[in-house]
Amino acid sequence: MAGEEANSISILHGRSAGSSRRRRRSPASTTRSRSRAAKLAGDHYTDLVCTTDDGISVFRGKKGGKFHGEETYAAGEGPNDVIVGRVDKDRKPDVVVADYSSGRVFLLRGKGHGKLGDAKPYPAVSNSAAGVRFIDYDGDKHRDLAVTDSNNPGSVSILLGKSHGFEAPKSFPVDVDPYGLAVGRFDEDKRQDIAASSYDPGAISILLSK
Ligand SMILES: [Ca+2]
Ligand SMILES: [Ca+2]
Ligand SMILES: [Ca+2]
Repeated sequence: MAGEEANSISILHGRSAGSSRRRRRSPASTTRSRSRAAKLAGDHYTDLVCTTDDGISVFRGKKGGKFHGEETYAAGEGPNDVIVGRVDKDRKPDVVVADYSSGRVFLLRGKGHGKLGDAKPYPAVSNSAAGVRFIDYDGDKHRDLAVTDSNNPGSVSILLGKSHGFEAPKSFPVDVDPYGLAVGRFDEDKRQDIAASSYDPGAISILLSK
């Protein structure tokens, strides 16, 4: 769980009895709005990737539901979302950050053993990049990015993935203030589509791939 007020990571341990939990905290020092569980290090343990005030933190998992110390990476001026996945063919998971403050996305390529390279910025996709998800928008098997521009009027930007990284964004208008994103196949073709949810007026916009 990412706690904005407590500036901490709280781990709720599931137990076999089902209902009871133990709670532990790891040391932390920053605001965290999003966290993702993912296997970055290539071992048996699930790791945590969290946004910070100016980038991300990685907590590599270890035995017993514990974590190694925090490793921080700079990425933007106010990250709002983070995703983990393979954007290239090297089998090392990579990290993409949506930076709300600059409206850019940042790619941090995996270097193995849970380590990441420096954040590579991509051109501004919007004024305020609120959410980011992987999608294969054009069906070419390369992972693309869908990014919400949380403004009025708002848009969803698509950055097509290629072997070298991502191409320049293309923007598609959607309802006011899109924030969250979901990716799925909403019509009868085999291409992935996008649902963008809004704070105001509470609408959901569907963007079908073509
Ligand atoms: Ca990679
Ligand atoms: Ca693609
Ligand atoms: Ca579709």
